[in-house]
Amino acid sequence: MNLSLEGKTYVVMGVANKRSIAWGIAQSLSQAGARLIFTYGGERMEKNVRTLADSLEQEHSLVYPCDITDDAEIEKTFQQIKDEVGTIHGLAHCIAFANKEELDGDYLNTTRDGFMLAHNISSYSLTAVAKVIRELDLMREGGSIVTMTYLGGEKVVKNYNVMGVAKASLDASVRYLANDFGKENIRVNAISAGPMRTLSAKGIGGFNEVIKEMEEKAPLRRPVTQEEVGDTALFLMSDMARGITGELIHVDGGYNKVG
Ligand code: KAL
Repeated sequence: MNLSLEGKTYVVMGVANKRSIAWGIAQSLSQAGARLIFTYGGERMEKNVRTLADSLEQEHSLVYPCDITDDAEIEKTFQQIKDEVGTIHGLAHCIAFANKEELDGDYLNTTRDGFMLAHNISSYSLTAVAKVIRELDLMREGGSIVTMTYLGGEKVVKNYNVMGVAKASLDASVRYLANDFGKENIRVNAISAGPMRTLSAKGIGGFNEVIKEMEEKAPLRRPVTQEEVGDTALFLMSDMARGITGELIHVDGGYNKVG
């Protein structure tokens, strides 16, 4: 058993730019010999994703649009992936969204539409994709599904608000999906990363203070890097993690353990 992903194919959803966690994961998987397929959520992202995908050492990069709020589009995208590669061995789901104005102040101010939007994109999308993977029998050699969560789904974190509630739903989905998929030797896990300067975090109030807290309070006394999160995803994708499913692994320098 080792960390090699030679001869295996993975779908990475949610690269927006070079700072994306999804891109950190892609680099770690690629270095381990994996073949990668990318999906992106909006036309604005396409150019970035293509440029990044082309920079990897693989014959030709496979990049597809996939609006994860649209079941028909998910099905179409994954059918194209099946036609192209036949079987995949893993999925990295790095997708989340909430209305900016609801990521500030009281959670109580969340609207019904904002609540549903955050849950639709940030939580249900994992289940929707998992469903299509099962329907198309895309992981017929077994596999590993990894999603990204955050501490705000377990504890109250200032400003995270409706995203925290959506992450709690995502974390629970990981456990139920792990149970559904276990008999097919498909594992489902979440990585809870510490705060990182991604596009998602940009322009959100109080982010600098969150980083400062990490430097002061986390056992490792520093924020975590894209490479550290990427390498944890690589471990979860590899056979080394063959006994782990339904789990939430914190890659946060130990921050969640400190009161
Ligand atoms: C406590 C933290 C501080 C920040 C609070 C909330 C962060 C919420 C994350 C959520 C995914 C951000 C958005 O949806 C932002 C969105 O309204 C506007 N941004 C965009 O549309 C950009 C262009 C696109 C690329 O972003 C998305 N998401 O599509 C949490 C910090 C410390 C940790 C973070 C940032 C966690 C996380 O979930 O990302």
